[in-house]
Amino acid sequence: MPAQDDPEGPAALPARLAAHPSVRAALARRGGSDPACGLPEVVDADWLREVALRAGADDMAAVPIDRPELADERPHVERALPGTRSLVSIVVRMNRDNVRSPERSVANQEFHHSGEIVNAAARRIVRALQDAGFRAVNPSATFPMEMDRYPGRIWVVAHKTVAVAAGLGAIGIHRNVIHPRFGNFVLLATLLLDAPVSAYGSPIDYNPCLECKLCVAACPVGAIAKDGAFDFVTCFTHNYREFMGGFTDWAETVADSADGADFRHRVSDAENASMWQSLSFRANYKAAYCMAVCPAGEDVLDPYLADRRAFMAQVLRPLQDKVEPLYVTAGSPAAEYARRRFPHKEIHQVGDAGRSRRRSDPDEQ
Ligand code: B12
Ligand code: SF4
Repeated sequence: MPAQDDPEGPAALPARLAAHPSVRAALARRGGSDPACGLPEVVDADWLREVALRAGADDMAAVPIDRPELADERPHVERALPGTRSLVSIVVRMNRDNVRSPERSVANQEFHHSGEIVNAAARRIVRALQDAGFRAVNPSATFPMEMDRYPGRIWVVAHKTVAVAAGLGAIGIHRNVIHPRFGNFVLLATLLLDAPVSAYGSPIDYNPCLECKLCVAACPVGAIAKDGAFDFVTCFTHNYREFMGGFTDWAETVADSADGADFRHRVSDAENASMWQSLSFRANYKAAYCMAVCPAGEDVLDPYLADRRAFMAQVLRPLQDKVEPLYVTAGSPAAEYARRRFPHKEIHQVGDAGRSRRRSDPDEQ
C-alpha cells in the first residue's frame, strides 16, 4: 500500500517495510525512525560554492526557478527534473589564445576540451548534492541535445539565460555571456536542483561589453549587426556547417551526385576530410571569431588597453585574412556581405540554414 493511503498518515511506514534491513539502515543513518526526520531541506550556498570550485568550476551562482526572467525555462527544466526549485550556473574558463588561434584545430580542441571539463565539473557537483540527500541533474553543456525536437528548441536549459539571471555576466553585442573577470572566454553549464539554496545571485548592474564592435568586424558572414542584432541562420549556416543542417546538405550532395567524379566536382577533398574529421572526432566549428576577438573582462583587457592597434593586428587581422571556405545561403545578405568584405575567402553557396541543400553551380559564385 502506498504510504499516503496509510491510515496512520504519510510518515508511518508499513511494518514489513519498516523491518527491512535496508530501511532500518537508512533511517538509522539519519538518527531516528521517522522517515521524514533528518532529510536535508536547504542547500548551503557556501558549501555549494566550495564543492563547485573543487569540482573544476571557476565561478558559480544559484538562482531560484521562480525568477520572472526564467519563466521560459520552467517547463523545460520541469521536464528534465520534476520538482526543480533552483538552478545553479557554473562557468569554466577557456584558454584565450587557443580560442583566438586562426588554426581551427587549435580552437576546436579548446572548445571541446573545455566542454568536457564543464560537463565533468557539473556531474561532480551533482554527485555531491546527491550524496547530501538532494535531487539534481546536469543537462549537457553543449551536445548531446534533444534531437527528436530538431529543428525546434533542442537544448534542455538555456545556460546563458541562467548565468545572466544568477549574476555571472551579461550578454555582449555578440550575444555571448561576458563574465566580469574572465570575459567571454567561458563555457557554461546549469544544474537543476530540487531544493532552495541559502543565498542566490542577482544580475550584475553593468555590462562588461565595451561596444568596441570587434566581434562585428570579425564575423566572416556578417551574422552580428552593430546594434547587437544576431542572425541565427547565418551563423548556423557557416559556423555549424559540419553539424546538423550542414551535414544533411553534405549527405544530399552525396545522394544527388551522378558518380564519384561528379561528387568530387561538387565537394572538395578538404571539405570531405573536414566532414570526416567532424564525424570521427567531434564536430568542427568553422569560426567563433566573435568570441576570439572580444577584449572585454578585467583579466582579458590588458593587451587591448595597452595597444589597440597591435591587438587588432595580432588578434583580429589574422582571422580576417585567413583563406578558408565560407558557407552562405544563396542570394542572402550574408552571401553579399562575405563577397564584399572577404573576397579572398572561398564562398560556398548552400541551401537555407544548410538544411534544404541546393548547392549552386560553382560558376555562379
Ligand atoms: C542554440 C545555441 C547556439 C545557436 C544560437 C546562438 C544564440 N545566440 O542563441 C548557434 C548555433 C548559432 C550557436 C553558436 C555559438 N555558440 Co552556442 N549555444 C546554443 C545553445 C544550445 C542555446 C542558446 C540559447 O540559449 N539561445 C536562446 C537565447 C538565450 O539566446 P539569444 O541569443 O537571446 O536568442 C537567440 C536564439 O533564440 C537564436 N534563434 C533564433 N531563432 C532560432 C531558431 C532555432 C531553431 C534556434 C536553435 C535558435 C534560434 O537567435 C536569437 C538571437 O540571438 C547554448 C547551450 C545551452 N544549452 O544553453 C550554446 C551556447 C550559448 N553557445 C555557446 C558558444 C560558445 C557558441 C559559439 C561560440 C560556438 C563556437 N565555438 O563557434 C557560437 C557563438 C555564436 C554567437 N555569437 O552567439 C556557449 C556560450 C558561452 C558564453 N560565454 O556565452 C553556450 C552557452 C554553450 C556552453 N555550454 O557554454 N549557439
Ligand atoms: S567584441 Fe567588443 S562589442 Fe563585441 S561583445 Fe566583445 S566587447 Fe562587446
